[in-house]
Amino acid sequence: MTTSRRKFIKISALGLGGVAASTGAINVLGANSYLDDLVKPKGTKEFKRTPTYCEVCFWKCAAWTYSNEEGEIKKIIGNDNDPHCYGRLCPRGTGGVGMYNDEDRLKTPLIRTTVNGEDTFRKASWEEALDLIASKFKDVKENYGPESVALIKHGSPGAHLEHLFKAFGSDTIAEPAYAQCRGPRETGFKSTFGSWVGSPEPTDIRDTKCLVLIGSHIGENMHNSQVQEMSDAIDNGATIITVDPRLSTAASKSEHWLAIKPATDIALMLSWMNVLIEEGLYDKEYVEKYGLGFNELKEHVQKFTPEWAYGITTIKPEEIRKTARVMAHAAPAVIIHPGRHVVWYGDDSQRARAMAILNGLLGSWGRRGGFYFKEKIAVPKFPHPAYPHPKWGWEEIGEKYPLAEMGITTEVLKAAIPSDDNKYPVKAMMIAGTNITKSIPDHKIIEEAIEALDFMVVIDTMPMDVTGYADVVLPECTYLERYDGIRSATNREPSIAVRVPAVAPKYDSKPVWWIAKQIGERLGLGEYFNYDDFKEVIEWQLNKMGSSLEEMEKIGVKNFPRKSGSMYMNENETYEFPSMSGKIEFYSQELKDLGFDPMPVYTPHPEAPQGFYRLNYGRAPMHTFSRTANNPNLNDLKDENNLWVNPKVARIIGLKTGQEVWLKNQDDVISNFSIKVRITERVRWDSVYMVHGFGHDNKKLSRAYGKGINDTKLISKVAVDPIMGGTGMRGNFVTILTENPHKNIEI
Ligand SMILES: Nc1nc2c(c(=O)[nH]1)N[C@H]1C(S)=C(S)[C@@H](COP(=O)(O)OP(=O)(O)OC[C@H]3O[C@@H](n4cnc5c(=O)[nH]c(N)nc54)[C@H](O)[C@@H]3O)O[C@H]1N2
Ligand SMILES: Nc1nc2c(c(=O)[nH]1)N[C@H]1C(S)=C(S)[C@@H](COP(=O)(O)OP(=O)(O)OC[C@H]3O[C@@H](n4cnc5c(=O)[nH]c(N)nc54)[C@H](O)[C@@H]3O)O[C@H]1N2
Ligand code: SF4
Ligand SMILES: [Mo]
Repeated sequence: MTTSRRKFIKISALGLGGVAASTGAINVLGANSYLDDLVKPKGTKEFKRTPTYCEVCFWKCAAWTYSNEEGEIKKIIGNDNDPHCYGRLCPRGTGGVGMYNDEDRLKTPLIRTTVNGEDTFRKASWEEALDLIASKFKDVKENYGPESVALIKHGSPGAHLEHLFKAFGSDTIAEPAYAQCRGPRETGFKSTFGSWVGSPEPTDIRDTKCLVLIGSHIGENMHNSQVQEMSDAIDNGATIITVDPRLSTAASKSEHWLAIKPATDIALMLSWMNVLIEEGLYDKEYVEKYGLGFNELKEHVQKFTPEWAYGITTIKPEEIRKTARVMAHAAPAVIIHPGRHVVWYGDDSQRARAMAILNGLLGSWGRRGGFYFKEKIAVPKFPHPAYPHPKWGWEEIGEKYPLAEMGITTEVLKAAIPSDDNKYPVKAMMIAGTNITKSIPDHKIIEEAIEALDFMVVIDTMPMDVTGYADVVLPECTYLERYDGIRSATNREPSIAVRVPAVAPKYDSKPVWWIAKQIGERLGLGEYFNYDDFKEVIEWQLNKMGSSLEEMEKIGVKNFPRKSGSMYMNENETYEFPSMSGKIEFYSQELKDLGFDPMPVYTPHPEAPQGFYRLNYGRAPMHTFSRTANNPNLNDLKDENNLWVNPKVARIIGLKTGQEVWLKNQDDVISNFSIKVRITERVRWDSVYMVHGFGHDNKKLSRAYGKGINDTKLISKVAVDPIMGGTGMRGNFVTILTENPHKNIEI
């Protein structure tokens, strides 16, 4: 094996013939001009208005892009008729222009090569890069089967590539939005109500009387319509209860902030159930009509009194009783929010189930101000031949986890690490729209997997860390420069939105629909890509739906009437839940039969060793993961993360606000860079907190390189959810180093 081949290429550190060095020049618009435009909107008549939906996060808000003939994008504003944004974009969506303008963007295809014994990239033509990819995929297919080529994807490029892979005969596909994000929540809710929560969550926040946020930090987590609805709900007198060890933005707007000891949420929820049942506050009629296993639950939670939970959670018994009563008083217009990034401690499906059970006891599912029945409109499938049947795929790779319903990224990566008992060898990998080295924990698995691969291709818009490991890098154009699939999402009413290029692709970048088609043709799969331009696919689909591209270019979003009936339960009818029993399963026979707890139980999780603090992380309103750190507009708003430290801890260590420190975790993993301390009461003394997505290691990211700390690197210990394979990431501990541990060492 050629070990040096996989050496991470620090793109900018090496002479790069074709790839122009960053000029450092401010783009044509100037870093802040998008803000100026917002402050004093100028006449927009001379600009072209093109519909799109945002790609800065997965909320996919529909928007209008204003551009001129010189290819300058002046601003992006929300579409008034869009249920995801109600006409207003979040700071990231507004700053999406920066993705287009970023002069550090990937500009041409790159191929790994060796110069004087050093790995580097050379500029390549699309022809050469695509031919190479196709020939490598064919090699793997001949030697191992198409299943051995894996796809790890995220965001809009995913659908086009999934089509390519399925046509090729591979279903070895995974994305971090499952095992690193909301997978356990979907399992927990499905095993209770029979269906996933899905995205966007059908939480009826605008009409709620009580919103309970358990870790979910709406306001920093900028899920657009939820933030707006929460703000309206507060104005309308709704009570917010936030359970968070940190005073989050949401907690600061809450009537009740329960500063829970981390990792003890299940204990709190069991005691809430205890109060609701013991005090007879649950929705008896609803539970009688729809519940299954209530008696078992009642018996199960009898011993979980608030006094019992106090010893575990540090939340006072009277606070627990009071908040349970507030919820019951608001019911059924109450939401125990299911959260979204829920891979915390490994018992996450069970924690999600506890949330689902509470919603069941309070009768909020299918009720106004609780969870509405969502609806979506199907987009007709553009015709293509049937896909071949792979011999194995993500399901077999993840077979250890009986309730996994999507590919588990870490398991797919492990399948690339050779071992005698590996029945599912992954030999080549395509990675698109995901910066796996920052989004998937347990760096050792990633390094070993990448090391062992025969071939790796990365498709991205930016020279992110992950590109440094590739054999071939392909530059995708940004969402503002391309067509993509029609957005059809579940909401109160169905709607669709389109993405139309506002300007031509900059540099030598291309849309992924084109890349997929090109690779497909080279693999002899041309009949699966029966169009010259993806525009034809959209036009065909829109026509089938009674619309047209011409109409959608004018309106951007089309709303359709509901067909499935009321958004809420009809109290005169008996609703059948999509669960196996047709009921809300307080007791899960399915989990029991699989050898898991049929009802959630509290298990203690490891605590910080002496001198260590729990590593807590979350979102900042102006950034999305690692993808926006280099965005000129958003970097302007926040260019590094800080370490939140409780004053008590600061006193013990002798820290000052603004001081630079380094972190070392329980496995002796040391942060590459330093982080500035922010002393604040808003974080508990047992944890430290930082925003995820900083500490980039690629110098080619001229603004983001070396700024702040990469939390993912310090997450070397993962607590895997035995039910569905989610990678619990909140059980890592760090100690604070005040001296530079890298002195004289180049990283
Ligand atoms: N430590 C830690 N890890 C986490 C999380 C955390 O909070 N902390 N959060 C987890 C969660 S909830 C999630 S959902 C995942 C998210 O994981 P990822 O989706 O991997 O998140 P990003 O780091 O933003 O990586 C997105 C990549 O796509 C690229 N990209 C952006 N737009 C385009 C495009 O249009 N086309 C192409 N081809 N590429 C594009 C970006 O440049 C970037 O490299 O991370 C998970 N991992
Ligand atoms: N601005 C912005 N918004 C985003 C994103 C983004 O990158 N940027 N990403 C989007 C995505 S894909 C996702 S999945 C969501 C994630 O958004 P959420 O689901 O809201 O995120 P989490 O990371 O689960 O929650 C973080 C909060 O949990 C708290 N917490 C930590 N440990 C515990 C604990 O043991 N118990 C309790 N009760 N709380 C705890 C933290 O203090 C923090 O306030 O955000 C979405 N929205
Ligand atoms: S919430 Fe913000 S970043 Fe996400 S899609 Fe909407 S505007 Fe874009
Ligand atoms: Mo996520």
